[in-house]
Amino acid sequence: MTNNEATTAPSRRGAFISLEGIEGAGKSTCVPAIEQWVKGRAKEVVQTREPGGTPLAEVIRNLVLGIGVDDEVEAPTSDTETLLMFASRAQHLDEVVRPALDRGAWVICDRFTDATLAYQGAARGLGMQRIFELAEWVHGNLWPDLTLWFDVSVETGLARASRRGAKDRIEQERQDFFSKVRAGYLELASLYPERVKVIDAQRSMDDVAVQVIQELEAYGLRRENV
Ligand code: Z5A
Repeated sequence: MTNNEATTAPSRRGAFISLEGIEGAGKSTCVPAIEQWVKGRAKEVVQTREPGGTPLAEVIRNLVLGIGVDDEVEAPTSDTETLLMFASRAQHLDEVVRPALDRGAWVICDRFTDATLAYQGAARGLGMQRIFELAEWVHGNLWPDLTLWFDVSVETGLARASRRGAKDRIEQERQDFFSKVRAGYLELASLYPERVKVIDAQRSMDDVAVQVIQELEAYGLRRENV
């Protein structure tokens, strides 16, 4: 299996932090706290997301999530869905992520390739190896330096998400789909414990924020010592 621990010396470029989790895990809720912590340490912070993050990648996002797409247009197959995620990612990496890291910025990215591994690789059944092959093509050894996986039970995640309005195409999947997504993330956390840190997102928002900051502090120390 591909080694997806970051290999570029972090001190020579900015930091790449990704946020992951099933629907309703609480990633977006924590972004302001993360941004505030990073702002105290970095000369520039770039907050972005996938799929999306550039005008073209946002168009691809809408296409793959079925937002603003006519009802008579068929849903993408699993392969098409996967390739659209990577098409969005390729654009986002070239236009936003790599230039930002080269400038020394810290990039906070709401989802990255771990989401493709969990959603398309594990839950859609394409298999992790296929996703690693595409990842190798699109971003080689550029992986996040730190990934915060907001782990929450499927029941809790879906209950939280249901408080919001209309659901996109992937959000409409059934409970067993999200159980497979969560199992995929669990596998990634056990494969890459140095990079993927598990946040107990079942707890209160305040407790979650405390653990997130602890992980950021620990990452900051590791980075200083490289
Ligand atoms: N996707 C994919 O399939 N393959 C890929 O490669 C990529 C993505 C990159 C879009 O992602 C979809 O694309 C996503 C995966 C797929 N589909 N799904 N599912 P997105 O990031 O735009 O959508 P999302 O991840 O589903 O966002 P989300 O549901 O908003 O999740 P969240 O950001 O983790 O949740 P939140 O908005 O912070 O919180 C949800 C609610 O819970 C909100 O009302 C909060 O106030 C509340 N909340 C948050 N934390 C707590 C705590 N601790 N206690 C109580 N209530 C809380």
